[in-house]
Amino acid sequence: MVELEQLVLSTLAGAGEIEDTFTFAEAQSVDHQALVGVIKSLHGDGYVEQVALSAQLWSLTVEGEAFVNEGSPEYRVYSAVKGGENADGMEMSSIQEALGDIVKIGLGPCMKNKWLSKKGEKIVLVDASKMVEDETSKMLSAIANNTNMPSDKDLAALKKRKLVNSIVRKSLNVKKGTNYREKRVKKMADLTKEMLEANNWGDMEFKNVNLNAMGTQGTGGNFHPLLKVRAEFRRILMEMGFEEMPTNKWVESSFWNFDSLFQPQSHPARDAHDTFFMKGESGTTRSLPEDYYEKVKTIHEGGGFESIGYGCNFKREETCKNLLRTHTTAISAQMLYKLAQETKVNNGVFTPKKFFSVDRVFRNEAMDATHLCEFHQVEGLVADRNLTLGNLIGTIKTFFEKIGISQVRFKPAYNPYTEPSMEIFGYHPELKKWTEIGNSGMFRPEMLRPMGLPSDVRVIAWGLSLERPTMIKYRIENIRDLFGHKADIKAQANAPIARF
Ligand code: FB9
Repeated sequence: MVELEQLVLSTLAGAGEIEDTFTFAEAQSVDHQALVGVIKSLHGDGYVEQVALSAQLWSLTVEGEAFVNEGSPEYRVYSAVKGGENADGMEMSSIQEALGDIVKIGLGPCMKNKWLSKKGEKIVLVDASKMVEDETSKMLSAIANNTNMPSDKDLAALKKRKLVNSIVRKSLNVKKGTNYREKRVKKMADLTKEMLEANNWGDMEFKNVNLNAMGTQGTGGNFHPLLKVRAEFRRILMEMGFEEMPTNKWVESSFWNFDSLFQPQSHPARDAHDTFFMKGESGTTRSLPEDYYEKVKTIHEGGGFESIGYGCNFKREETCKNLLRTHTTAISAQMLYKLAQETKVNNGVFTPKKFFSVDRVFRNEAMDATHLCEFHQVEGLVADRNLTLGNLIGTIKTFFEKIGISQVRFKPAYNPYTEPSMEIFGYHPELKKWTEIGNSGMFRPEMLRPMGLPSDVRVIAWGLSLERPTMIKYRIENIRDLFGHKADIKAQANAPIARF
């Protein structure tokens, strides 16, 4: 490329211009496209001025070449008749026998040129004394040799007979530019440390900096659909006056995950088949509030607050087992215990609270297209004096209304830590079907009273998952396309921010 660059600059130094880069490239045996590329680069730095040239060139088709080599069909038919034995013309069959299909192509132009005519069954010369030339073949030869080009009218006729093709050849006329020099000085892109140290930047040229150029469009990232739905649920719950619980602790003790909720130590859900237990101790276990522990132990073993308890042998080693929390209700329990403590500190003055959480929970259960061993639980609770099931139903209806489910039904259910409990069903307006959308209940006195909450304080709570509404919202069939190492987030990148 540098050689080509120098060839151009030297040529301009001598001849002063390159009239036509196409002919110049042919004369110098260089590639015309490469030459044009070098000239555009030189033009960019003002070394040359360039004017675009375009020339219409003609070339023969295969048939056109045959006309040159064998004569045009019309001239060959004319010659056959002129050379025939009988002065009074030639039978068509004889011409056909001599020239074959050529006759079909050539006889018409012979008639049109008034070289031949029909006389009865014969083809005869119109004027035996006339000297007829093969003008078509001559024109084609002139085009092939690029000499004595035919008129535009003749060229159009030859093109119509598909004997020639025309091409437009683009090239450049090149002259010296305002910044012309016989040697190209490469413009530097950046002023470097090395140039400053060598102090040789003074005699260098630098590329112009385009201060108006826009920066490259950052690709940025994409919000995960679960995060978009979590943000929407957060907005809705905070709009309803709920405050978020601190759930950034996935390892819990069985005490907070089960015992404080009055879930019996013999409950099947506490088996390793349903729960991920951890080896070794964790901070939670070491910091159990002993006085509260004793109250929990008592309510399990002998009951209290009008409950008969479980009559079990409550084991500390069981309560100290650590696990991956199976529900965020473990945190709800801690928040309610803290609320009870604050009430005591405030001389029995109770402050009603509305809490929510959205975070991961883990269950050692069979996986399928819509269930993994972990999911994000959404939980809301309201703690206030004399709350009723009606308050719970109304709160649930308000929440689901805001996420587009206005038809809600409730079905009695069982949870170890709530009584009454209800499964929640909703009618999805687009899917046009009823589907389970969550669970709910009123925390049992056996859970609330050992914490020390006032006897008239009730806590209503409900829960759902984040994955199910997200999969429905984004029309995702398999949970692995949403969550986990196989999820292709780009596939949902342009999906709208979740607005229910
Ligand atoms: O989320 C669930 N379904 C759902 C929720 C919202 C939704 O929104 C529509 C698009 C607009 C659609 C569907 N479910 C609960 C029901 C089912 O998906 C169920 O198969 C899966 N459940 C999870 C647990 O599965 C082992 C969803 C999860 C769930 C269930 C119960 C609770 C939390 C999550 C709870 C609770 C609770 C109860 C009482 C007190 C405190 C918390």
